[in-house]
Amino acid sequence: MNKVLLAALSGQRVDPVPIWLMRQAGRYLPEYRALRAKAGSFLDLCYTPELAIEATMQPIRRFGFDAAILFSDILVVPDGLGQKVEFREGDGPILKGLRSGSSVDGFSIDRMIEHLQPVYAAVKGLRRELPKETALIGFAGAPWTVATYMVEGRGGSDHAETRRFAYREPEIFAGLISLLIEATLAHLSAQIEAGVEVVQIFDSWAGSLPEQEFRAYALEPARRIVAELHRKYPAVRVIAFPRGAGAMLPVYARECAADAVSLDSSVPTGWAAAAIQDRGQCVQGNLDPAVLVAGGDPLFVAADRILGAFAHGPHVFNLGHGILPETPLKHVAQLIERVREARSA
Ligand code: 1CP
Repeated sequence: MNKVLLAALSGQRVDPVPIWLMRQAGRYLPEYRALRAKAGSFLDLCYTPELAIEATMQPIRRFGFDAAILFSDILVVPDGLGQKVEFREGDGPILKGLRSGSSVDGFSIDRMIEHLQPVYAAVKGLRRELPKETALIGFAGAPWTVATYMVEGRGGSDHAETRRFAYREPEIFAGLISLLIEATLAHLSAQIEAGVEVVQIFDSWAGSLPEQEFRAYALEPARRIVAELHRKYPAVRVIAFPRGAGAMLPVYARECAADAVSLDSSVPTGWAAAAIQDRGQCVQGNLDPAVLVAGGDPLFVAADRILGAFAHGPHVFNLGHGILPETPLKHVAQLIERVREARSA
């Protein structure tokens, strides 16, 4: 296998450790800001294959990461299903939130796949353009995380409205989660058929769920999505990112059975090495995005600690969450150099 990311995700210890960064395309890059200004709206950027290809390629050209992640967004799924999404400057995404008693009957997965054809066209173009050693990652939001935006109508941090909805109208909410499992599978399958080799499932808001709801709305949907992808596409590798899962992480890793688990920065590395990596499952992460902004000794110390903790098994170096827009380019270059120069024992 000549792509180091695929080797690590297949359970091999790879030296030097493969590296890519969540949200590596985006606002910290001056060339992205210029492209974004030219595109007009954020969704125009996502739905114009040449522009999405260019945004995906920018961090690869500048830094030579081991993987490219398709430039798109988790909210193209509700947008395609028929719940229109708008991105307002400075405000983040705005949707017309689902109200109590709303039905999901009007949403159509066929219409979504039709609407998202430009996304799949971008994947095809990327496979032609990427260097042969660079893996291509596709992605989707996990059902729970996408549901929080569909219910609240915007970004937020505690998702109380979505949890209230789930407690008060469990049947309607379960219907929404089922629809999102199917929509996620259809969207990831279409990306795979267009040429992505790896998919990441972002459950960015898994941390707002109590145990039983975590099992029902985060773990069980992930388990179903991973099982079906493995059945249909045995060569494709799946990374799951249950951000904030805390003490539920080992159960999640074992039961959802993704090829790799992406760890947020709060996860103790020694604990994750023992609970997840020692069982042969790859771990990804988990540098604090803020230390990459700070730079200097704290950055090198933190990166070395992570490399040391995960040196004995399969590991993909990454951040614990997306790169921050204020991150200096120089620090990104220094981090990559540090990871590539590290020699594990
Ligand atoms: O104005 C702009 O340029 C928009 C900023 C932006 C960007 C660059 C948004 C809006 N989305 C993206 C791209 C994006 N989003 C990628 C591209 C590939 C890459 O990683 O380089 C990916 C993987 C995402 C995934 C995404 N979108 C997540 C999951 C990962 C995470 O960070 O937790 C989430 C929660 C979103 C929703 C979203 N889209 C955009 C914003 C500002 C948000 C967050 C809204 C909130 O605060 O809740």
